[in-house]
Amino acid sequence: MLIIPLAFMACSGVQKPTHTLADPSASAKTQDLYSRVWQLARKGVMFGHQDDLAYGVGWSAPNGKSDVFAVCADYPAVFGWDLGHLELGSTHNLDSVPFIGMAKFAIMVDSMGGINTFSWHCDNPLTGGSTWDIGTPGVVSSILPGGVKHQEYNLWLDRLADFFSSLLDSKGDAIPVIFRPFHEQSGSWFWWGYNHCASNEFIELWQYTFKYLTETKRVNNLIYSFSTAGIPEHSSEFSDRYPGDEYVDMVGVDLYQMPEQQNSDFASTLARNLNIITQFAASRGKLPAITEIGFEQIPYPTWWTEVFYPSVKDFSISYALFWRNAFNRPNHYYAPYPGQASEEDFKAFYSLPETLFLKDIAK
Ligand code: BMA
Repeated sequence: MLIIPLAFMACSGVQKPTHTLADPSASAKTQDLYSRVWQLARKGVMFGHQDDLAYGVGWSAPNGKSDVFAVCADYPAVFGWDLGHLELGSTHNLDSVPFIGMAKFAIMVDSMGGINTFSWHCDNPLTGGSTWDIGTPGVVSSILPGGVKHQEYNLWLDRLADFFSSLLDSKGDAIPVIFRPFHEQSGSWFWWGYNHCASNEFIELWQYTFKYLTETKRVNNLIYSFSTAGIPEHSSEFSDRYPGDEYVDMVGVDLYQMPEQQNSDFASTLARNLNIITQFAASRGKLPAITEIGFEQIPYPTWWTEVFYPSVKDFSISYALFWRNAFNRPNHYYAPYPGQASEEDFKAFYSLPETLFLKDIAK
């Protein structure tokens, strides 16, 4: 791990955070979590897993079950969730997770000392199609102020605000969570993607969303994460849609190993991406993360210690969120489960002092 500057400095005997959140009204608990994540990034990389408690390979509707726990007797440090379809008023998200259960899990994670991050695969507000419906131009402009779907977008944000505000700890304080909307904006597979809106429209959408949640709805328990898709070779540019330092707390990249991709190629691609992301984050005073990652089915038994870990170990990255272990989509999994080919290697990966799981951070 490279050493990054201290997250705290002494000032008249009082510990003051040097990294303040973009939301000027962020709650004390949210600021505390942000400072804590900065500190943890100096110790190692936190392991994260999407929908870890909600389902896994061959099971769903659990009782504290987890594929990761079944392998290493510890939970991830970071838990990913997705809000897709909350905007519609649905009871379940696009991957069949009930929102009531998701809220309970998130509160439980917080009480155990873990960290929650939320993405949002929201439907297409103009066509009513899915998040991947990219056939119709002008979707982003339709929800900005003056657009035909603007009021509907406000309703969507009202529903998100209600959900975030319902995440209360035992004292009645809203638990802080990482919010990662409009992810992979540099790709063009979502309606907010690169070829479907201009940079200024994307930035306006982000800033509008930030202001509506923080100011209009007074949702002040969010840490805002801006995440790009994998950065193409020969390009050091990923930031033309960066919404601005006043609107962002974390910057990250989503990167997957493709089925036909050699380990060595993925390892060098990951290291190149992390070099760009960590340098950009450092120049802005933001916290870097691997906001999504994985190799579907983890076909190489020693992938964890021989491919993933060597590629990240020299970077000060706060966390790496591995994607979901689907219960209803065969072979769609990114973390091991008992009997999976990489199980033993994952245990070795777990034992490395610089890989952080729940027990490591819940002190
Ligand atoms: C994708 C896949 C889909 C899922 C979506 C949102 O990468 O896992 O099956 O619906 O993420 O979670």
